[in-house]
Amino acid sequence: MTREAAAEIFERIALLMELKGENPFKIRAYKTGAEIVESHPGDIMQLAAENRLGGIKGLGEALQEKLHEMAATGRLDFYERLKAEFPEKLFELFGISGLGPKKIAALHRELGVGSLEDLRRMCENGQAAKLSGFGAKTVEKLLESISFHEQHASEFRVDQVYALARTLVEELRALPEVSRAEVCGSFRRGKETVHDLDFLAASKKPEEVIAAFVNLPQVAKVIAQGGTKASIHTEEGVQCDLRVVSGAEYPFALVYFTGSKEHNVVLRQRALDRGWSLNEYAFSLAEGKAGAPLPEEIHDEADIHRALGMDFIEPELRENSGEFEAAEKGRLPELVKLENLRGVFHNHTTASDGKATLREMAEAARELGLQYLGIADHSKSSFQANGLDERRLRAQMRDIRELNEEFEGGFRIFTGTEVDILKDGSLDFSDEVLAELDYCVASVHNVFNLPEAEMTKRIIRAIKNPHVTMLGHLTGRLLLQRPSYAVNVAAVIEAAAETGTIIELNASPWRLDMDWRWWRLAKEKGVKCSINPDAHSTRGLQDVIFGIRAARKGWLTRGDIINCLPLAEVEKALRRKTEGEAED
Ligand code: DGT
Ligand code: CA
Ligand code: CA
Ligand code: ZN
Repeated sequence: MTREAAAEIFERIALLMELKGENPFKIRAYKTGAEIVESHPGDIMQLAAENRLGGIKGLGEALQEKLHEMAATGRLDFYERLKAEFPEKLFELFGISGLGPKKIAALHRELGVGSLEDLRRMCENGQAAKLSGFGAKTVEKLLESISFHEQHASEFRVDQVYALARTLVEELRALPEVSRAEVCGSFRRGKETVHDLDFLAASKKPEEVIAAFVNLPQVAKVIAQGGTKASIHTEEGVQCDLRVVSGAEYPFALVYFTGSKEHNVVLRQRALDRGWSLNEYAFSLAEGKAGAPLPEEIHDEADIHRALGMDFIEPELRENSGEFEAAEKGRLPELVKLENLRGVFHNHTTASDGKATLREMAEAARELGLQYLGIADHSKSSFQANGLDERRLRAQMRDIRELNEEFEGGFRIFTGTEVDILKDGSLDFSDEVLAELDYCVASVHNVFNLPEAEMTKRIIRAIKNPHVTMLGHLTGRLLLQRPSYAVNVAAVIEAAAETGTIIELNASPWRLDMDWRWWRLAKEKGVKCSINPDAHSTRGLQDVIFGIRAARKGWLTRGDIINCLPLAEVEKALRRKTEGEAED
């Protein structure tokens, strides 16, 4: 069992116990347990398997035993029994924003609501509005939330399938009959959410590969099985398709199954223009067309692109949005890579709502090979996240200064804040306080329901402040859970360009905000990007990998990204805005 699955089970236990109205301390213990399992820096499942969880702070004996059982058996009897007391589809309700355990408990108890469908019915027939704590407005919001949810019902965030995709492809590659294998589809194209995972393998013995695939431990259910293809579902309900082809067909199949469909249509047309037809297996002479002789020696995708008169097009760019023209003219960007990152801004510590201390965060960043770490804990208006007031912020600045002296120039922590953008666009700290920091991220964390013009004005007012170095999670969306608030993104980009404000690419897989679709415009206007993990634990720092995927999908190069700059240069880039202002 993965740590994510184990943490999820602890979280679900906490939710079910809350529904049963159990002791809040016990509930708290499971919530904390879930956080510990998720953020523990070592291989906690390995420790659990070996029954060596003793030293981990905050993990009591009861939870240690449960974790041991999950690691050893892949299930938890206590959870199975608890779950059996409730309707199977009850968990659908927990994904609805605006619906906490208390409301779910009331709906379940009073109206027998046990699924999303039940909830919709009770909202529509007026029953839900009669419950205490529910009004017409709550119900209206719930209905909006339900329909958003239903629109995205069959999608997964990339972090939900990331480990699975990696593991399955490694397992395929490890089969002796398989020469090459890859994850294709939207996952390979770096999409922020996917419907399913598409695997491709090259082999001379497809039946054996298929047989091995459907017997992998992750397979919960076989949906379809044939001589060269199979579809399975995992325990979490992720569909995985596998196609097996010959080595000669592999490059063609890789192009085809990577997609996108829109990209493939144009690619096939380009082949037709040369008198060739292109499918998932080969080039062949198009019927009734006198064309050039068929290209030979196709060993990889780049050979196919070259045969069609283009440079190699990276998978992330295959959306039919200008990649063909650029590839033809040799003008494709050299996309940023994980190794290009030199540091990370926008990270939280235990001072606000993070799980790791300042020192632990710094050490983890150094371990990752980074040269600098930007701290940006919440500001005082974010009281639910234990935001810092001026006094605590200044104390943190002193702590950072002391730590930096220990590092003796080899590594640096930048002082910062994630300052709340208040309803009118003013900031939660005075200019005087902000001026003492190395940098400042400004974000919207409340009052999401403003009309578009007002929200846009609010954000633009904030970024006009010379002390705001960067704008945090521009649209506030939570993928598959909460849509963006109403905001004119193009106008914000324009204002960021005018004021020299950096825009964050929040790398949390829940956010990936600003969305990849906007980065080409931003780049064109000269706006710089910062790939910010928004880490709330040491493990959270590794979310940069999701930010890199999104940045690549947005055509960004290392030159567009401020935290690809080495330590010696990044400081100047952070000061650009205030110093530019002073010169004027
Ligand atoms: P999704 O919805 O997240 O699974 O997105 P994809 O792109 O992974 O879509 P999927 O799984 O339906 O198909 C994988 C790839 O296979 C797709 O990107 C392109 C290729 N493909 C599938 N069906 C067709 C088709 O009808 N026409 C073309 N040209 N390509 C297809
Ligand atoms: Ca797919
Ligand atoms: Ca598929
Ligand atoms: Zn934030």
